[in-house]
Amino acid sequence: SRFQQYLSPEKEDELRKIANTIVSKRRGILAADESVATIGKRFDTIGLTNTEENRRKYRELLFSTDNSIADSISGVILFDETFRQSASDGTPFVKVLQNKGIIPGIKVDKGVVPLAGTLNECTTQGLDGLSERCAEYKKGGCGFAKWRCVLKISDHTPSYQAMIENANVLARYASICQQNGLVPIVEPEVLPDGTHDLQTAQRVTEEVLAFQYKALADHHVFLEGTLLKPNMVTAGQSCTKKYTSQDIARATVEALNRTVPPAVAGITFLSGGQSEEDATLNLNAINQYPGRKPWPLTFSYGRALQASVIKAWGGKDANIKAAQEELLKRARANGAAAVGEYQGGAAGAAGGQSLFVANHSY
Ligand code: 5MM
Repeated sequence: SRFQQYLSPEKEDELRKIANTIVSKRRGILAADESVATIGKRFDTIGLTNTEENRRKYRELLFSTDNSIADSISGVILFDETFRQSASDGTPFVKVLQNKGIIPGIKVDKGVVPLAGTLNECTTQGLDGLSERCAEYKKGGCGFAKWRCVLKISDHTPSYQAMIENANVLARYASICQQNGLVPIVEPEVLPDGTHDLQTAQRVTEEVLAFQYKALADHHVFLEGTLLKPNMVTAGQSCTKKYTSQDIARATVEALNRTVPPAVAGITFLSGGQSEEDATLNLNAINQYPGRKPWPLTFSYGRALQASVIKAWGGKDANIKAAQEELLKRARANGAAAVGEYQGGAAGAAGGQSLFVANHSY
């Protein structure tokens, strides 16, 4: 038949199980996959030099947080360097996470690059040798992968060219991951830069996701074994009109309902430069929104889980415990928001502070 079975039923079951575990009740993802340059920018804020040992120490701080962290964190996304590092007692980080009941994941893209022929738009590279790398990560204990693409809102973007290219490269990545037993997190991020209103952000997000699910269908990707990591639908960073969490929730759930098949295992939002507290309140409002929601809606936050942690740590050993407390606090707050039960008031050292980074496309 021309309708091939692209994955064995056993492989499909394995992918489905991993994906469902990641989005199981009250749990979400810690995105700790900052590349060397990006973590350097975070360290700059506390005046810490960006050495391999400091990166290792910081990741050890995160991963050696009390075991109860696993009540709220189901998966951690690693950068390749971190995947190969160990805690100071010699235990590989992958093992440290597994021992806690947390699934290690891995960023497999090789970064955002300019897309020639567009007005300053981008694509993401890293397909060469991807299958071999995925096989190594799977063997080394990873259960899922992440690849991030970025799309920009302006008067003339995102263009057809950028939407079709980014959707297709994410679909190719997803297909290669699944062949190697890794659940692909598909991340087509519509950046928050701009003066546009909420309605514009919603229309663009809907268009981008429509391109995305057409491409995943074209590549025969097994949707039950995938996760989507989208932006929440928020107005542009420089929009003068202000919106409530309820406005954001309605726009976000409407956009997802119109474009994401119910077969998809779950939605794990990025925080996109929102303050820690806003990212939690908006996730909570999304889960409280009374409309139809056929998938679990949870978090996969980088900045919104780590800003207070880095601030409390300040690069000093004496502050490690206090920093881990901040991580626990944020993780628990977001775990509650993932079931619409966040009561507010968990703001940490960086609670209300905007984490916006202009043109976050590195
Ligand atoms: C952790 O940040 C990731 C950054 O990766 P690069 O170093 O390659 O830029 C990023 O992909 C992140 O996982 C998502 O954007 C979500 O992070 P935020 O901070 O938006 O929640």
